[in-house]
Amino acid sequence: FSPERLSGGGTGPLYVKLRRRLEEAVKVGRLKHGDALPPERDIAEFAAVSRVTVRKAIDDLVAEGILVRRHGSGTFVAKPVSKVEQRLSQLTSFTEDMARRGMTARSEWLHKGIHTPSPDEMMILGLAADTRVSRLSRLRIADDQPLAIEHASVSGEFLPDPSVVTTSLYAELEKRQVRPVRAVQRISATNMKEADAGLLGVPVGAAGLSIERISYLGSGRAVEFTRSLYRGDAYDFVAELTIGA
Ligand code: 16G
Repeated sequence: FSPERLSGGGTGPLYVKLRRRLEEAVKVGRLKHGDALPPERDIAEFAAVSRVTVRKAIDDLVAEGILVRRHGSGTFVAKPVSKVEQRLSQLTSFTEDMARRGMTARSEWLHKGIHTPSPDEMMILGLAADTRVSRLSRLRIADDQPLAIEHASVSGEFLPDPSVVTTSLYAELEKRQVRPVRAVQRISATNMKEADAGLLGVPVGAAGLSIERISYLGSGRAVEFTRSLYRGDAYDFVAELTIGA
């Protein structure tokens, strides 16, 4: 993609013209979904405008969700996301959910470590102050599409070494015969803050679903306390309702 020189003709600020030019390039497929945008200085040179003008045009398109900035790797044309429909009545893992849809789940690790529990973790997981908790934070990706950010805390008793988890947390617990049989989940609406939006490739302020899950063993012991942030445009949660007795 190399925009031609922006002529002085027509009305309106230069950055608006450049923005329209870029939008048009995406619409007609000259810039394809997932393509990297050329560096700002090249666009400025081709279009014969200043870098400030280029930055403004790109900022607008990022805010609209047409382009996404990825820290350290540049600006890309956003991919349209395919929606995931998730049943709310089943206690399943992300890896299982995606496999069932024929998608490949993958994680980008943000943190993995063993810690002394925070007051919240002590209360929720029923831990004493001198115990340990494993914390696992990751970006959850399905078929190269980032869908959620997850921060899981697991009692150290059930997962003493978080580094063993490379793909599925639930599969790793299962290997240790730790089987959550019940979970309580809370879903609330939120708007994405800058850091999270950057990781998920959505504009700042985009709709998100904040989900907390506490899962329990048959004995009633809490195993996992997970806080996640799902892309609002990528998830539909579906529940079956039955009439009360
Ligand atoms: C799901 C769960 C999360 C659990 C994870 C395990 C929700 C909202 N959250 O993402 O609590 O830790 O699955 O997935 O559904 P894994 O076994 O693939 O690591």
